[in-house]
Amino acid sequence: MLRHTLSIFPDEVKTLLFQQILDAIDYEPVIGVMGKCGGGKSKLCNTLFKGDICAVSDVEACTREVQELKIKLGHRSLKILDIPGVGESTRRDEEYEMLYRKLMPELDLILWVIKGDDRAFSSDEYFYNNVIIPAGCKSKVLFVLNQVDKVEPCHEWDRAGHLPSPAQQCNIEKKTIYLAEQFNVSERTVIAVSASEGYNILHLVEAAIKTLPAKAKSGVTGQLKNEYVTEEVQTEARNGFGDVISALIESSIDILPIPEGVKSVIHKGKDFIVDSIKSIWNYFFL
Ligand SMILES: Nc1nc2c(ncn2[C@@H]2O[C@H](COP(=O)(O)OP(=O)(O)O)[C@@H](O)[C@H]2O)c(=O)[nH]1
Ligand SMILES: [Mg+2]
Repeated sequence: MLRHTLSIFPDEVKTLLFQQILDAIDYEPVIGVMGKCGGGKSKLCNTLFKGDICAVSDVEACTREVQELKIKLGHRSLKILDIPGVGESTRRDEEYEMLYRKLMPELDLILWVIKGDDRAFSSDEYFYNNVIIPAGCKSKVLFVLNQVDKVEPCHEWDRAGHLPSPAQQCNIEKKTIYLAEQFNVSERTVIAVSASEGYNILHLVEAAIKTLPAKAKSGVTGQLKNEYVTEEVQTEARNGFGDVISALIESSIDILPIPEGVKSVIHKGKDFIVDSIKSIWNYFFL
């Protein structure tokens, strides 16, 4: 199908583009899940993605090392770096600072998991200001205010409807605003969820797909549990993939030593090709 779509291109361009498009389809997104032990990083991953991939553990059994996890579906995969221990002790943080600095550029998205009933963010803030910001990764971060089912008055949580009570909702909003102020970010980058209750996860997914770079949106979408792959999520991912293909075609035009006449033919064919490939997006990613 793909070869056929590219058949209007001269052979030279076709071979190069075909391989580049296959590489774009196979791109392995990398998501960093950061935060203190017990925040619910593992639980969150299991809630978002198909299959149980992370061992959910009690605080005492927390891992101390960065764990690399792979989720595989068919021939595509997603890499998750479970990054524990952010802000747990100054000595440890110094030790990890260098490692984290090196890791940051690799990540397509950072989910920073903070417990809903946590009150001490100073070490998280230190990390955010001294590692994330200098690494130029501010735009990759979504703060996940997890375990909001435990926000006071926690006995009011609607277990049947998996929803906060109005009083809890009010406190969750206050927490969200407070966190946004502490980290000096927009309130839109703080998403209140309950991973174990499945509360507001779709909102997080939509924000995550929007935040991801175009090259990573589709690969992540393909690994999500079906209930989160809404039309809106698919459209965002499909359009992102279209942008990637469009850029590949543009650059192949620039790079190849071909006559101007051929270049203008490719330019004319570009939108058609991009639309054709987007129309078979489901076949590649879902
Ligand atoms: N009540 C509640 N408990 C949660 C939630 N998310 C995680 N947990 C629990 O918190 C504990 C730590 O979770 P885990 O995912 O292992 O945290 P991690 O150390 O950050 O990976 C486990 O007992 C989870 O079941 C949540 O949204 N609500
Ligand atoms: Mg864990």
